Amino acid sequence: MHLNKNAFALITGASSGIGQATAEGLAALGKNLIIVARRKDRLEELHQRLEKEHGITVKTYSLDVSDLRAVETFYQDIAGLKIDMLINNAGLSRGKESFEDYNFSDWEEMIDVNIKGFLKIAQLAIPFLKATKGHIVNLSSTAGLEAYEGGNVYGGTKSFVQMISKSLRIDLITTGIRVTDIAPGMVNTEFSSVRFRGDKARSEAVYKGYEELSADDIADNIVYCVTRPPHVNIESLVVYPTAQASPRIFHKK
Ligand code: 8X3
Repeated sequence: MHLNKNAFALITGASSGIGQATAEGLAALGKNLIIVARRKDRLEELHQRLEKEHGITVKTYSLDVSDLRAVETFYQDIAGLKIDMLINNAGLSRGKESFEDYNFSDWEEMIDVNIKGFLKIAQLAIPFLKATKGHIVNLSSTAGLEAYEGGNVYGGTKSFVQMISKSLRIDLITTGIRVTDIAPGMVNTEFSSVRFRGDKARSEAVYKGYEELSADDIADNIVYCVTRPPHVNIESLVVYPTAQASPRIFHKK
């Protein structure tokens, strides 16, 4: 297992779900962390707990990645820190309507976070990662590989993430920076309650009748990718629950 304990892993969307589980997984290996999310209280709780449990250094930063000026300020504030991993995880889905019925502002919110925020976070991380020959892990989705009803723009933003992962592999080829794209299928996180704006029945139904993935399952894959030797780059992983064969095909009991 290869891991530099003197450098930080920067994780966006770290206050819950896959981001938090990845923070926990890396902390358990002794990795120092910069955890970023909008919800300050949850970050603070995680910060205290991980430092105490694992004796690592954790820095927290409350940030909405779609606020591009705030992202610039964030990177200015952390200038000088040694960072060798970016887990570019912040992202969301809003709504699941047919194209013609979609609320345009829901599309804009997804584009602002999943595309513009994602790009800004990635671009400004590169000077840090060049200095350490670091690793970028982008979180896309199986929704970026195949279309489904109402997935339209969400799926488009995730195809975008996959294309940028491939482009980064090409544009950064001389730098030693690795780039990995992780495309999860159904993972039980706050994803569905955010998508359905707190509609409990609708969001719980998404994970009923089969064994879905947990955030820990995906974090386990991320930790695997970032602890390979420096000459090994896992370009992409597509990870489904066993009972899901594609975004639309499930074996439910
Ligand atoms: C989450 C999986 O199929 O709900 O990205 O879009 S899906």
